[in-house]
Amino acid sequence: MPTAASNGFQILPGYLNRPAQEALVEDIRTIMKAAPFYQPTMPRSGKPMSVKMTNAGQLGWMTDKDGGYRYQAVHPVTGKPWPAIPRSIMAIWEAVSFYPHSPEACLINHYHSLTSKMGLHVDADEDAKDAPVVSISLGASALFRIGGSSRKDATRSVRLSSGDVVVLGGASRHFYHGIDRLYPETSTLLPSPQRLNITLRRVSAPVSPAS
Ligand code: MD3
Ligand code: FE
Repeated sequence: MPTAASNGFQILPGYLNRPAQEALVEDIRTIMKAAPFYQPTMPRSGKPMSVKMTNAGQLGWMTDKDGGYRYQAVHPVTGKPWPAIPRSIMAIWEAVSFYPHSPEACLINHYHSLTSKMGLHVDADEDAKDAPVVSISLGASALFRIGGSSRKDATRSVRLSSGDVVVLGGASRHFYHGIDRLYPETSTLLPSPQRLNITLRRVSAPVSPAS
């Protein structure tokens, strides 16, 4: 039984069994039809990220050269609202987040090749500072790195595998983290070395006791 560390970082290895993982891949395929993966680019430099992204939910996280990091209600290419977060994904939030409000953003990162990675960063674009982030890994295993609240803090590395769920609550919510590499031939869920990561987030500070 995994227990919550004092910093609120909790990993649930193998939380989703194979049929549940397959069902999530189907849900993502449905999302992709309405909201195709697009190529995010860095603020100002316009340098493309090595992962592609899409979203579900009232708000989607995005980045491009001119607008920078932000949440917005519509897809940057189609201009249409993001599709709703599937019930299956909502149910995972309800089961693991211990947070009394719904997530508004469901960001889907697609690591499509062995060179896909994500540099150390802090997720800081959300107003709901007390809400956890829930992450779901599908497909190839990846080397995840998490440090502390300062970029200089020591980091530790954890291998995330298909079906693992991570809950980032408490202090860990504001820790530096990233993905250093993928491990090919570690899962048959997706064509190797592809990996999908779903993150669920509350963006706006809740006003009422529920929703
Ligand atoms: C620790 N995604 O989308 S998931 C991201 O695997 C992101 O695609 C990575 O970092 C991925 O922002 C890591 C695990 C994760 C997600 C959010 C966090 C770890 C986190 C927020 C705060 C601290
Ligand atoms: Fe992040």
